[in-house]
Amino acid sequence: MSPAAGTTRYVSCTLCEAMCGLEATVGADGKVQTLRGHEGDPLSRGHLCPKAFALPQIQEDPDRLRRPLVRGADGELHEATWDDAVARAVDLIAGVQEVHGDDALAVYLGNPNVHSLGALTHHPTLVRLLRTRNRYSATSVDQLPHHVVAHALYGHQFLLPVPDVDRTDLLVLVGHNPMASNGSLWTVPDFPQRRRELAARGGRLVVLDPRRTETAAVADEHHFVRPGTDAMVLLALVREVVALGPRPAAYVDGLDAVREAVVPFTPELAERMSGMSATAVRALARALLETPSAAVHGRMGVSTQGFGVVCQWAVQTLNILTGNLDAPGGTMLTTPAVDLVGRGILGRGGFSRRRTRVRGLPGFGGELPVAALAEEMTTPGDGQVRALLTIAGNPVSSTPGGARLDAAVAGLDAYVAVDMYLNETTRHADVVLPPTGPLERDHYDLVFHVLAVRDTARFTPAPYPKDPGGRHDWEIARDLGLAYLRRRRAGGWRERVTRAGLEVEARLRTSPTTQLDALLRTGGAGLSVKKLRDAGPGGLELGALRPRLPGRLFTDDRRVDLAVPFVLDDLERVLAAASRTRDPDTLVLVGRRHQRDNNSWLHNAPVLTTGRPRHTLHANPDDLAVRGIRDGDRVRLASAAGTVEVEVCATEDVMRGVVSLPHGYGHDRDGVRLSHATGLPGASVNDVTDPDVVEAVSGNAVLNGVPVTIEPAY
Ligand SMILES: Nc1nc2c(c(=O)[nH]1)N[C@H]1C(S)=C(S)[C@@H](COP(=O)(O)OP(=O)(O)OC[C@H]3O[C@@H](n4cnc5c(=O)[nH]c(N)nc54)[C@H](O)[C@@H]3O)O[C@H]1N2
Ligand SMILES: Nc1nc2c(c(=O)[nH]1)N[C@H]1C(S)=C(S)[C@@H](COP(=O)(O)OP(=O)(O)OC[C@H]3O[C@@H](n4cnc5c(=O)[nH]c(N)nc54)[C@H](O)[C@@H]3O)O[C@H]1N2
Ligand code: SF4
Ligand SMILES: [Mo]
Repeated sequence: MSPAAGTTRYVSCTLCEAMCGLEATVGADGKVQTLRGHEGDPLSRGHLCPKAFALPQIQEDPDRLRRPLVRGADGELHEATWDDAVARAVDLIAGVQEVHGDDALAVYLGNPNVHSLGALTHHPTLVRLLRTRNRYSATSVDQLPHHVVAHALYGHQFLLPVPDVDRTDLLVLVGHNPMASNGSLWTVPDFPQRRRELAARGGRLVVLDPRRTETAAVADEHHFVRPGTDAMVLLALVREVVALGPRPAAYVDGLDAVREAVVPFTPELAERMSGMSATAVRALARALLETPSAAVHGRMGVSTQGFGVVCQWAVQTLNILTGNLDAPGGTMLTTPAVDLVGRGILGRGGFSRRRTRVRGLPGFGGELPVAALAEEMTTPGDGQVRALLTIAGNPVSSTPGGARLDAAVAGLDAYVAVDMYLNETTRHADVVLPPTGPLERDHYDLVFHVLAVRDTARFTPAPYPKDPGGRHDWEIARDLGLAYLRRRRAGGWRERVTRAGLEVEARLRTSPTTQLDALLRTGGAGLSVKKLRDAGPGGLELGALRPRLPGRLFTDDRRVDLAVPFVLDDLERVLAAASRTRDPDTLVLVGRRHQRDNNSWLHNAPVLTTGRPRHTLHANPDDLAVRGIRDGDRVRLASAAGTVEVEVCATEDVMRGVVSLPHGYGHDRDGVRLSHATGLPGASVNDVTDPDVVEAVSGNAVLNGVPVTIEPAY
């Protein structure tokens, strides 16, 4: 059918960080007829990826929950009214807290929260109201080391420079695969085209990854790096840059301490540990200094691994010492229309004195590492977690030690989930509160405008009317929050929170769009929701990234001190790892993402689940041959933490000694296939990743570089 047959609606895709602007035509039956990238969008320029087609699927999905579910006396979930379900949810949560203390409730905020305006305006308010220190989120299975390093160097956890991809001459990606993931902590829609433009202006792309990824395949140079050894490579690069003649800005301190600290990290050591040749390390260091502009970006592969903090520090230090931080074509900070950082709406972050009760893992930015969640539930004593609230999350599938967490969640006194699907975690809930879908709500991207390769501001009104019987995430937060306040006040909470409570009530009652409007109006640029609407579906183009330093620094002295004590201390651990010999029988496990997977959900979307199975274990043919395993065999993949059975796929695209399994699968738990996953079952890699091994500085999960063995499964 031609696009002219329907009415045109504009959509901001919320399924990944690329924030693409889409154009849909909708027929008389209300269904999307065509969907394409909006050519006029100043940021995404017409791009879209296959995942976008899941958006209309979510809208119409018969599997999607549209009314609340409450567990009855029969042990089963039954539909209930919103009033009854909210009342039951608050009864359960507050009931546990009143008996066992506020910390007996744990909250997990999952990934889609950062992609939803209403979640961002309302969930922090709700969570603060619940007054528990047991706050967890996807941050500690993802980018926590980035925040730790940004706070230490720049004074604010969200001062995260992004590669200025449209002007750079040399882009170095470490443990990052934007050809499949579309970029991360770097909103870079249409990476494939931007990569072509880089080539057309004579620029180069270098990739360091233990797999020959989709991005490595289009790179000028790809170096296999043994998982978990990047720290040695990055520190060797720092060492070489320091020796060749560093060019830090005038506001940078600590060079002498860095020079001394990196002495042991020679390119030869890097080669021995990582497999990347010393010659290549030296050449890359020289190129970083001598190319007119260069940007190094490291993501999941160098964040969710044993030396995540050292790696992220070394990445920043390389950009700083080569004079590329804050320079066009280097790594730059944004100037967003809603400046969450500058206006203090997002906290500066920092380590807190609060640690996890059982293992003593550090708290950062008001949250605790999620790798500790299961033990906090199962270890008796004061402060034991007995109730759970998850919002847009599936920690049983998404966090290490999934099987252990699965059992722990099943044993809780109370569990409330805000989610539109039953997943491996929410299936255990006593109450499920399902929000409206992504096409039923207004959108402005509060988070990813802060991380984008151009400054733009796009507001998209809800492309579809809201389901009249449905509630938005923010309305669920409002209703839970108000009912919770009533209940706790009735229980004698009054004297502690009356004044704060009134403010909280007002905030909970104010819609996200109204809150956004206030943020825009008070932002100094004279913007408003109306002005953004009037600007058209692509929003406002505010231009290329501009230098912001040192004015943007949040450090007390407005300077950057490279000599971060906890980083320099941790170099001992890197050296110790370099002195251990490797057991030739042990393989190391890494993850991967596919263009048509989206973390742990949407495995019921037909547009995303056709084709060859994607959840196979990729392994190098030589590693299989020595074990008598053939392509297509089923194997037992085992770590210190657990075992799964998977099918292997032999491929030269992973280096020897490495196997790779994507996360977000394993939908056949207890033989039950859930509504969000009618397509591909697979096994959950997080039944193998080990919650007992975390990154030493931050407590971030180690999802890459997990020692494993494989053997035939017959
Ligand atoms: N081994 C391994 N594990 C990993 C990773 C890895 O690379 N390897 N990656 C990690 C990373 S980076 C992340 S971010 C996490 C993600 O893991 P989670 O934080 O668990 O997030 P998702 O898997 O995206 O789960 C999303 C859930 O939110 C629901 N949902 C979707 N949209 C909305 C909404 O608007 N409102 C509400 N209330 N619910 C919604 C979906 O139905 C789904 O059930 O996984 C991590 N886990
Ligand atoms: N299609 C799709 N896109 C997504 C998502 C999705 O699920 N599907 N999820 C979104 C989310 S939440 C995030 S956080 C981003 C993540 O985006 P990416 O950072 O691109 O994520 P990954 O592909 O998991 O990991 C990057 C690479 O790290 C490599 N790696 C593993 N261990 C090491 C190591 O020790 N050293 C080095 N150098 N490399 C290593 C892996 O081989 C992999 O190629 O993607 C987002 N975009
Ligand atoms: S790259 Fe794909 S999933 Fe990401 S925002 Fe664009 S269309 Fe959506
Ligand atoms: Mo993520």
